[in-house]
Amino acid sequence: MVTRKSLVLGMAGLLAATGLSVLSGTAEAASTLGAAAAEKGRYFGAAVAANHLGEAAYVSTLDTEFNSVTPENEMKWDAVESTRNSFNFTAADQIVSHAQSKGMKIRGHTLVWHSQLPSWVSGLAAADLRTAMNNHITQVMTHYKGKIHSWDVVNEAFQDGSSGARRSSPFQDKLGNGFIEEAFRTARTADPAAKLCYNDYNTDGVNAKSTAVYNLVKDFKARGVPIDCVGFQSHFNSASPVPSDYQANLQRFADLGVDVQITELDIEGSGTAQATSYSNVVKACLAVSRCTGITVWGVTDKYSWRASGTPLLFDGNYAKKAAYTAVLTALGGSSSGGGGTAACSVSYSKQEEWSDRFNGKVTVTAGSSAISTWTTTVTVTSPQKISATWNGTPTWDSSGNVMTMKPNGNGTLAAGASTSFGFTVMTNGNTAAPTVGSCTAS
Ligand code: G2I
Repeated sequence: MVTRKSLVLGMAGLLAATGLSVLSGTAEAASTLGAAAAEKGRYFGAAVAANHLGEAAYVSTLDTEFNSVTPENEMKWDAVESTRNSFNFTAADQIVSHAQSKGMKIRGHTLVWHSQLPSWVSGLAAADLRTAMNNHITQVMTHYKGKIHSWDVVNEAFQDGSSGARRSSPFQDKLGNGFIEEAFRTARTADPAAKLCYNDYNTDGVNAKSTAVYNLVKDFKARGVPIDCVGFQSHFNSASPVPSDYQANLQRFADLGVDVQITELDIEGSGTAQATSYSNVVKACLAVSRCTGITVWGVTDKYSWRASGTPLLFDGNYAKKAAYTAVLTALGGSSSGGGGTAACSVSYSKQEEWSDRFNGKVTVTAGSSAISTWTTTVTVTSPQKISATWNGTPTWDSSGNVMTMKPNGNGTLAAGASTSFGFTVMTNGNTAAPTVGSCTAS
């Protein structure tokens, strides 16, 4: 069944893809971060860790709310090339294929960075280091060619504080200032369609460090060195709050002729104060036409690199925080069901298990309004096969791995009420948990 909402969202996505914006007043308010951002011609992403992709609540929150992902660690040098010229893309590929299966954009993070750098790299002499750097960029970008919308080509190359100087690193110390230019030129050749970004932190307001980056970008634009975007990590807390000149700083970079992206947003705190800061960041991005998207640095507080600071939009139980509502509202969306948007959520649990198969159960719960029907998906990993189902009406995609489940007969659920369906997975040697997609209701 095609609901009015899905038509509206589909249109917003199409218009966003063509760079047009949606006329206000024609659509009901979007009810997720990704959909609301898409209506503003932006993406809304999250940093994702491959080792959480087996957790149903993590995946369903990701799939429901976000339309872009950044691998949090899986594309870093130590993850993909821990031994020289021996590349391992397994974990990063998991994130990329999940994102692609959901139509999400993917940010590549990161190619040249002093941190999470294997010791074999830092031990090389200059000429060899140059070869290794260019080879790393070329191999990684070629593996993902055509799949990444923006790459953080060089990350955190400037010092904190008032010097505006370059940070000491194997690249800086052995190759000199020219390493950044060389990395960007190599990157352009490897995947000409990807946007090439410089990414850093403590560059969110106008200060000595951001001005040093500004001068680098200005010089690159003047000399025709390829650069398309600047990433502002935006890790904030009470010691480093959202600067009052945040928007002005984004705008001065945009005025150089590059896109700007908020790449690693998180704000420690809670309640109204945290919500207000998040809202201010979103408003600043929307006010800068070349601010093309926002990525928060994680899905849930419990897996944040700063978990004790509870800096994200969903708490440890995946409940939406005040900060979530503030972001959705700032994006022009509404979770109040404006226009009668019905909502439901899903959770997965494993049931009986045998040597060759296991049973799974998905519980569908209506949100704060009654719903008249629901649909969700269950994806198993080949060579697994679903051999039986109960309490639902399944349809299948061509691979046979993705089951779309709808109610048997009457799908009505009162506000907050639940129903469940079950299925048997033949493991064929793979005991991975299935992925349950988001729930849609009407
Ligand atoms: O530090 C926050 C971010 C600053 N900007 C660049 C980002 O790439 C960086 O992300 C963080 C990840 O969120 C952490 O998850 O980068 C850290 C490393 O610099 C990541 O932490 C590392 C731990 O240090 C390792 O011990 C651990 O094995 O995560 C690894 C994977 O869980």
